[in-house]
Parts: sequence; C-alpha cells; structure tokens
Amino acid sequence: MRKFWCAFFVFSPIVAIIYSIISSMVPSLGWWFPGASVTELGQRIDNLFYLILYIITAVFIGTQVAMGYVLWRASRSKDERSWFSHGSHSLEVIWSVVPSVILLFLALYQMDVWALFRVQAYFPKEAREAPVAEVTARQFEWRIRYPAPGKKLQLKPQSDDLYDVNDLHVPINRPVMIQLRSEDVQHSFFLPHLRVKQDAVPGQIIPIWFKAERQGIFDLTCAELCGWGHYKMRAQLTAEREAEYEAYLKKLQADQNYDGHATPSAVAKKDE
Ligand SMILES: [Cu+2]
Repeated sequence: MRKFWCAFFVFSPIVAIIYSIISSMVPSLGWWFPGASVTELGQRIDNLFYLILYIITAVFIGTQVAMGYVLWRASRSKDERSWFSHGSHSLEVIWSVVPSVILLFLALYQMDVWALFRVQAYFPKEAREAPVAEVTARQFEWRIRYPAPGKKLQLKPQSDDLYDVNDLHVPINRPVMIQLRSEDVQHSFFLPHLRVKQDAVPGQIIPIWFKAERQGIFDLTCAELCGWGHYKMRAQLTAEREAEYEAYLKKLQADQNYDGHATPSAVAKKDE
C-alpha cells in the first residue's frame, strides 16, 4: 500500500502536466485562450501569464519531485515509527526568501502592463480624449450609447446620441476608450479575444481602452454572476475599418431619425 501511495503522488502531477500541455495544444477543446490576442497589450498580458505559468510549473515540478523522493524513501523503510523534526532554520530562510524575491520581481516586472491597462493617466492620449461609447450593463444586456457622428461623448445623454444593444462597434487600428457603467448590480465586461476584463460597478463610470488590430466579430460576455439571466448577457464586439464604422453610425442615426415617412436612406442623405 505504501508503494501505491508513493506511485500515486508521483504520477498524478505528471498526468496533470500532460493534461495541461494537451489542453494548450488542441485549441478545438476550448480549454485555452481563444486564439492569439487581438490587441498588442493583450499579447503582453499573455506573455506575463506564460511567465507566471512557467515559474509555477518549475516550482510545482520541484516540490513534487521532493515529495516523491521523500515518499519513495519512506516506502522502502522498514521502520514503522514516526519521528518529529523541529525543522531547519536555513531551509525556512531559503523558502521564505526565494518566493519573496520571485513575487517582488513579478510585481515590478508587470507594473508597466498594469499601468497601461488600468491607470487612466497612462492610456493613449487619443483614446482618453475622445471615448467612442458608453456601455451600460444591466440585467441582462449591454446598452451602448455613441455620440452622434462628429460629436464628442458627453457624460449626460444628449438628444442626438445613438443607441444600440448587445453589439458594440469599434474602429480597428486606433486606441478606443469606453466608459463602463452599471445600472443595477455588479457585472463584468469581458472581451476574451482582446484580454480585456473590467467589473462594471453601480454608481461608477470606469474607463477601459483597447486597440483592436484585427477586424472581426468577437465575444462580449458578462464575467460576473449577476442574476438568473447572467447567461443571456452574451453580446458581440464588431471591430471594423474606420469607413465601415462610420457607415454603421450613419445607419444607426438614419434608423433612429426615421419618422415613418421618408425612407431611411433618404434620411441618411439629408443628414450628410
Ligand atoms: Cu452581468
């Protein structure tokens, strides 16, 4: 029985590591990142993730090998009695100092990425000065408010603002900022393909920025269990070329201004 437990504790980490490697290599399983990040900052976040993953993998293997060695030695021992140790002072110093150094290194190393991701003063100026939309989370949808074409987004809704639900359009290849709000409970604005995740907190307006470098339609989901309909808060981010983005806003404007008489396209023409 001793040998069984020894083998069990030695092989289970090996199985765990093989499982992780397979899950990272077979994208169709959906256990890993949904493809390469659409943003450059997301790529840097991935690199941080991998760095931490490599460190903990090395620590994991090290501790498992040490444990396996101790178990294996004990399983061969004929002596049934347990013995007690008061520990080793130098070992304790080592396993306190080494993790501290690693954690301190990580804390300093990730500071740039964190600042760029979260601290508004470090956001690209272009994004900071002209937020493209306000996204309001509520049970159970994402309400989106854009300023009218050519205008700046105001804190308070304007009469010519444009609205959409569950489909956020942004132009690619330039940094964009979103003002995130919540109307009821706490939600979480999550763009997995862009590695963007931010809680929406009632009573707060939280800026988020990103720069999509690829066009496409990406998931926008709620990553906070926010009520019975949480599963329904699945929306999309449409990242498109500048001209398509402008055309989308124009169409939204035309649809909104439609008075039931003129054809929507005629309204669009009039507004141009
Ligand atoms: Cu939600």
